[in-house]
This record gives sequence, structure tokens and C-alpha cells, in this order.
Amino acid sequence: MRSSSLTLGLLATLLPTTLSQSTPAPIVTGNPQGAQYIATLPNNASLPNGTFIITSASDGNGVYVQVNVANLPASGGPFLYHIHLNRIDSSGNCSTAGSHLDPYNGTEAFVCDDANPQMCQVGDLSGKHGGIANGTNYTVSYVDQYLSTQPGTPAFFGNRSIVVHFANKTSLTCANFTMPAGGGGSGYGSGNGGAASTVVIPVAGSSAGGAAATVTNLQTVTA
Ligand SMILES: [Cu+2]
Repeated sequence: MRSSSLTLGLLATLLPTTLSQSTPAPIVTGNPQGAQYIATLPNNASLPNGTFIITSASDGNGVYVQVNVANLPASGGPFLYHIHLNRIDSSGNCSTAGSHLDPYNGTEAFVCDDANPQMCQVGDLSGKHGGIANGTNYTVSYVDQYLSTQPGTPAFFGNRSIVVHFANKTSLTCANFTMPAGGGGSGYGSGNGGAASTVVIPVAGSSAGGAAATVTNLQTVTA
């Protein structure tokens, strides 16, 4: 009997440590129908160009990702691409994107294994779905279950950026996500201009996002 209360005390002291470690990303449900964000790479003859289009999955569980990139270098791949936390500022410098979208503390050191995508950084799209081989054009589409199109939730990416890197992680090019003009039909006020540093939150019917946000706050304390 005495030892059981001792054990409880030990567990209590260990718990905070456990929480600071990487936790599996939950599958996102309830993404609003038709919500879509596009990152269009800048036009530069010496850099890759193209688009990353991410739309709510038709069943609301995660998103549908469409990658269409051209003019890729002949060497230096496989190229990586991630969703980064910050928007690229007016300088256009990809370093202003900051770190990766990683609300559940997948670490940089952790090797993202596509067999266990829930353990990868949420923003590590090439880690979960494959990098881009050397060459001129790359087109792929897939469902990612861990991204959210619901503003205010931990895995929301619509106010963030995408960065394409060489295999050695040097940045190649980058772009901010914006809402396509007239897309979605949810009453977004702004077009796809550059000034949108904040995203107007459309009031969708579902309120499913609230609980998950609380969990993230807990985890970021002990990163
Ligand atoms: Cu990156």
C-alpha cells in the first residue's frame, strides 16, 4: 500500500517530462467544405516556379494537396518542401519563414518516417509524402490527414508559408499561402494580394477546433 502512493508520486513528477516530448498529431476532422489556400512561387527564370494548392478533403478529414512545380534544378535534390510558421516578408527572403509548422513538437532530429506520418512535423510535407527528384517538372497530389483549413486550430496553415529546399535544406524558393480570389464562398473579404498578414476568420458551422487548441498550448510551454 505504501509503495503504491510512492509510485503515484513518481508518476506525477515524470509526467511533465513526457508531455514535452513529441506527441502524435491527431487526424484533423471537420475541415470546412471548399476552403482552399494557394501558395504561388515567385516567377524567377533561375528558380522553380509553380503552385501548391491545398483544399479541405471532401469528407472534411484533412486536406487534399496538389503540387505542381516546374523548372527544378537538375541536381541538388531530392528537394524538400515544408510549411513554415511565418509569412515571408516583403523582402522575399525565405529565411523570414522561420521554423516549421510543428504544433505537436516533432523534433528536427526525429527522422520523419512516412509509415508513421502522425509522428512527423505537421508541416513536413515532403517527409510524409516524398521529396521532389532532380528534374524539370513535378506534379503530385495526395491527402494529408494532419493539416487544418479551420483558422485558429493548431494545424491551420492558411496564414503561413511554404519553402522549397535543396536536399541539404538550403532554401530554394518560397511563397505565402493566400486564398484564391472568389474561392470557397465563405465570405472572405480580401483577394490574393500580398498585404494579408492576417487571415479573416470565416465563421463556419463547426466548432470542433476548440478542444485541440487547448492541448497545443500545453505542449508549447515545454518545447
Ligand atoms: Cu523547410
